Amino acid sequence: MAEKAFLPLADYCKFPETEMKRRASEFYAEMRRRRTVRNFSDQSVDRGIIEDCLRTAATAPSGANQQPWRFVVVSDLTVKRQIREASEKIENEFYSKKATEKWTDALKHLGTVPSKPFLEIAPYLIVIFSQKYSISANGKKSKHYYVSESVGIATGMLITALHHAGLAALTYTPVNMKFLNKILARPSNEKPFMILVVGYPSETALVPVIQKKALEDISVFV
Ligand code: IYR
Repeated sequence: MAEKAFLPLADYCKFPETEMKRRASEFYAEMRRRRTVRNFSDQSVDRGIIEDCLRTAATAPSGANQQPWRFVVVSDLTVKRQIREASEKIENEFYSKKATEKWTDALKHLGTVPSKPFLEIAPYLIVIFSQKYSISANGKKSKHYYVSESVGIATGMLITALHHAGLAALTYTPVNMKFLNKILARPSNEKPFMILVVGYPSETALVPVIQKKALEDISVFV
């Protein structure tokens, strides 16, 4: 366990209230432009941009600061093809057998289908793994706390950073993702959390007509 040590909160910035209001509303305006995209361009993306977005994700808070995440950045076409092939096998089964009628009904407005060309076309697949426990050099396991909360927060920050940088992303989760450990040679303490498909949208990208819930419907002030 690390020793207890504290420093003054030197990096905190307190803004005047007018500036805070402007910052909050400008950030909202930027974030409400974000859309999940399923039509990607094959245009390459500078690796440094992805690296900085990952650094942003890694600033996320986590249970006991255990940072129980691993981001596997896939750009190799052969590996992307393997992921596409394994995913489509699962999706074919999902759409033809596994999914309940309620589930496919809930998805209808998105127009999703078992074919997933974006897994091959997009320049990056960021495969996010959560670590339920760590394994030290001598093989000792130590449990991580609040793993899904922590990895969910880091993933949200990654999506925000990618959007802020000018990239599009898709949160993609086939119902069974165990194949990702095999393809990406990840150890057994790492569980696939999500595939984040990242790149530029294609010039002809279409997005479904959807609404976000109003503030009154998502919040209660007590
Ligand atoms: N994994 C499938 C189905 C799917 C499920 C949900 I929940 C979505 O928000 C979108 C799709 C697919 O990607 O087609």
